[in-house]
Amino acid sequence: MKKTSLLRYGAMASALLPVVPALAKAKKGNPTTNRQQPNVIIIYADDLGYGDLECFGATRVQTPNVNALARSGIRLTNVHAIAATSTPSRYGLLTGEYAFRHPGTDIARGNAGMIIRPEQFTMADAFKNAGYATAAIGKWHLGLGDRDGEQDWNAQLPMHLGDIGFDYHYIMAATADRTPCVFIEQGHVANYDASAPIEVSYTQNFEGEPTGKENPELLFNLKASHGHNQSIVNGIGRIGYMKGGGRALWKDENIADSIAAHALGFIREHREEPFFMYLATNDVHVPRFPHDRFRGKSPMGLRGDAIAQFDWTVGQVVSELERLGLRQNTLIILSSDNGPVVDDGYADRAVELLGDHRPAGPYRSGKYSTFEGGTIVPAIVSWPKRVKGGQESDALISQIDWLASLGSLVGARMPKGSAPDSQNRLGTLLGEEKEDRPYVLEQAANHTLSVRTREWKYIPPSKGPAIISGPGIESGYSREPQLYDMRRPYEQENVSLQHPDVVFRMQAYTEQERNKGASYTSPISK
Ligand code: NG6
Ligand code: CA
Repeated sequence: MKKTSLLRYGAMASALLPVVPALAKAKKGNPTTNRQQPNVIIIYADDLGYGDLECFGATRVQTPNVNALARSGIRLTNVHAIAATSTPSRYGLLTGEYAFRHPGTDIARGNAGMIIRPEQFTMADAFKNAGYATAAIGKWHLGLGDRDGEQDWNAQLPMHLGDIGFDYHYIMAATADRTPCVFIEQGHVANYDASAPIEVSYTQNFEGEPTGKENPELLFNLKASHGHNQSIVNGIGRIGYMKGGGRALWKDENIADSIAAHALGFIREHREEPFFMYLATNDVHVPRFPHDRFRGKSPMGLRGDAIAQFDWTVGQVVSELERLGLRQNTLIILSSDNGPVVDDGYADRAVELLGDHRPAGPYRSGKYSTFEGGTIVPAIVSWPKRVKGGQESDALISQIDWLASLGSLVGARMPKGSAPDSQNRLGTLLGEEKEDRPYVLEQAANHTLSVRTREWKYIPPSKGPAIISGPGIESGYSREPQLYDMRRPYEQENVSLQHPDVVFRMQAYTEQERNKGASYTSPISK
């Protein structure tokens, strides 16, 4: 790990010569100037839909802390995640490169090797180069270690987030429904229990270990509705097999507490210097198993209670910043990695208890889908020192632009070829401009690349079932080209035949992006 880090920063230093003196100065301290740089926190929810927050129209769940955050800043109503599932979405967010350019960015297994490689420039690098302390806390889902399936979970991982710009990490390798069910801190299993060595496999079970499939009687906390029938941890069936872990194994009901505690710890530790924190909550991904304190907070059962728990996490962060006198100059961006899903594989009664709650708000479908519900997400920007409260903006924005925008905010120098798809749209992000991105790209689970402008949504033809079995979600996949007039949010009437000119223009956008891919060499393919 050391070696990689040294090489990495060695290489980076030469690519970034003009910035090095400034960085050195910042490190040695010029606390006054330096401290004026805002702290930046991205609170990134998992599978939280456009309609899941009270301040975005939800009535069957209370989200007072998120509502207050929205009141203190801007509610952004036209923000798009890069993809309709987690790994490609997060890949794009953290590298500023569309996932479709980079093989191996589909939903990652818990034993995937690092998908973002040390040679790549990341959002964390941008902050680090500007003198920030950087951290990733919570859900990762972008691989760990240098090679797929070859991690030794009992030792220091040879490659981890320290190699891609994060000074500190406390993360779940993938998702709560995937093994290994342990937190990783600084490249090592947190709270490691030497008496219970960890083994992980995505191909076969370990002898004598129970599985959800063979031992359903052991699923005392949650049963599966589909999938999730491999190893059992904490009475919940998972995807993937694992053995061992002992006291390092998480208890699902404590995950939000652990994540919040580490986030607050990082804030406290870095109160004297600018910091960047990528705080990726486990909520509201499955298995939804919030702490007892949140049980019954919503009539929607575990999914609603997980939203309440997410809201609590937001409240914890905001009050800690206030307590430390850091709130005014901290930019908080809250959003989600993809659209919502109700039944994502556990019998948590989410469908049954949904009532008239519309997780994707007025938009059609949800997670995985080509329809808007797959990628349009709630978003809030709050920075009391610079951004006036009580605003709303419906400017079209993609999360792909956050890297270049935040990089420009903190004066990071972006090495040539880095973040190739990220545009500096800081003004729009901060509500100072209302300029739309000309178009945004949205990647569905089957890799369909839809194009969205303010007025239109184009979904190219693709193969696949009309309904994604399991979640029962409308995929939007069709062998016909689809064009929707987005002045009516619910994509209902395909008007592609009436507007061939628009279809042509939208196709040209994707074509242009794909061609750009052909001439651009991703650092990884060197
Ligand atoms: C699916 C899982 C789903 C969820 C998703 C990834 C099954 C049946 N479904 O394969 O539960 O884990 O992957 O979600 O296993 S994401 O938000 O992390 O992309
Ligand atoms: Ca997700």
